[in-house]
Amino acid sequence: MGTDGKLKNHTQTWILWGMCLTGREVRVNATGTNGASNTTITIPLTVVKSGDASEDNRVSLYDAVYIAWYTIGMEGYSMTESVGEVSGDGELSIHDAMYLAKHVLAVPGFELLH
Ligand SMILES: [Ca+2]
Repeated sequence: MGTDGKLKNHTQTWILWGMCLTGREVRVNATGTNGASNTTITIPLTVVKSGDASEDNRVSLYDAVYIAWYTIGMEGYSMTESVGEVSGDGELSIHDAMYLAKHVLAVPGFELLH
């Protein structure tokens, strides 16, 4: 896996790229316009299936309920919002819980998890 990007600080532009080492972390190489380079930075990597709000590596009706509980602010339910935003409208809401439930139940028109 690779990724590229640019990061600016006060004095120069840094070119960033990363390489997945273990499946659990990405090592980042930051090279500045002055040629200075830093390869000592690693970033933890977590890969989660779209819709797997509970992060148990399965997408089920429980995840739809989990998203609903999270969106109403029920205590004890935390999640990465981009994982639960499955409808593709860019905003996590109860609509995503309903969309995911229809996906799990194989309702036509809900095949794709965004
Ligand atoms: Ca799950």
